[in-house]
Amino acid sequence: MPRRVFSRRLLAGGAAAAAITPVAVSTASQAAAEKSGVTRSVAGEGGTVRRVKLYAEKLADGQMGYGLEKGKATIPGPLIELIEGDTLHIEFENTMDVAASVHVHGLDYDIANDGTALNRSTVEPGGKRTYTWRTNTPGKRADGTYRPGSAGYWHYHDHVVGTEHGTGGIRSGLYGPVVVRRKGDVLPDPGKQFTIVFNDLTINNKKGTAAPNFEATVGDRVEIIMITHGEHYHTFHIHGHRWADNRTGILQGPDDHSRVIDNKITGPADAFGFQIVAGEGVGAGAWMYHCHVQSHSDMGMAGLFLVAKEDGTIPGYEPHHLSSMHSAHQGGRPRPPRQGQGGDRMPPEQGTAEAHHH
Ligand SMILES: [Cu+2]
Repeated sequence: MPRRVFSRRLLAGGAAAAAITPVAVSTASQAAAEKSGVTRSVAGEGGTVRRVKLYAEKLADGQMGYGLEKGKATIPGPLIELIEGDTLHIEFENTMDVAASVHVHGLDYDIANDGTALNRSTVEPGGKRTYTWRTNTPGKRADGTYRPGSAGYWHYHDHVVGTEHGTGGIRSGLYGPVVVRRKGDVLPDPGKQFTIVFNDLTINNKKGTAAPNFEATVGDRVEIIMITHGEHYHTFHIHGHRWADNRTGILQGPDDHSRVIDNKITGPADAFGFQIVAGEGVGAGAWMYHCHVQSHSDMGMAGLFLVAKEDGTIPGYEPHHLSSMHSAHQGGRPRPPRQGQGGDRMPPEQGTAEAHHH
């Protein structure tokens, strides 16, 4: 019997969540492996009902964020991951002094869960509301046409702060990533999912020298979730790495039709994502990522994808030198990405998968 590999990664859910489906190299993935040769952990079966608490909070600096616990709000908000067929109940509490909401893109929700003032699905100061999101697998409708599944890189955001479109909330930081996978999707390495949000001329609401950096080691399977908000169009570019421009960024075979790109135009409320293997074919280094609209990058829409060698060193990386560009790094080893800069996600120690025998 093959050794079962149980990931400690947590799909959406808190400590009190329903049993978390272990994401494992299961029978399904072995079948997939026979077909494709993939030997990594893959997404398990969907259909789980999950429950999570989410808070909207004012941050110390006057910005706003979503968090899984009181006092732990981040920008971007926590990463929510689901598998097609899952249902998510979000017990939302608005701790702020203005009405707030949670509105999601790409998933299934009825009008009462729209999160807009138009249909009174927002939450008054101090109030609570449960938002329910559903997801579906692809399939054929009764009329023979094909219905897409929910899988993709999506996002959620406030839709009421400032204006009835949530313009003030989004500007202040009330947004976050959602990933919906298909059963069998290849999973990134734990802790190697990074959310990058171009919001006006900021990255994750950080301006210029404070733009976030992300860390990996050569060979890590990294997932980037890229979202755009605000007033501008941007192009997302990452150095030294390229991806297939499809749902996962992964080629399905030698004849895959996807364009392979390292630069993508993105406008307000767009979201996309992809997986890359850190340093593949190019090695360790301080690889830039940035908006490639030149005036935007000149104004500071740039950060670093810090890919270390196995021994932890990053050749050519001089934190002192780069500290002028990235003040977050003041000498010595670069510090790990801060909470809320994409490493933020449902806490991996909660809902730890136990041996789950079939
Ligand atoms: Cu730009």
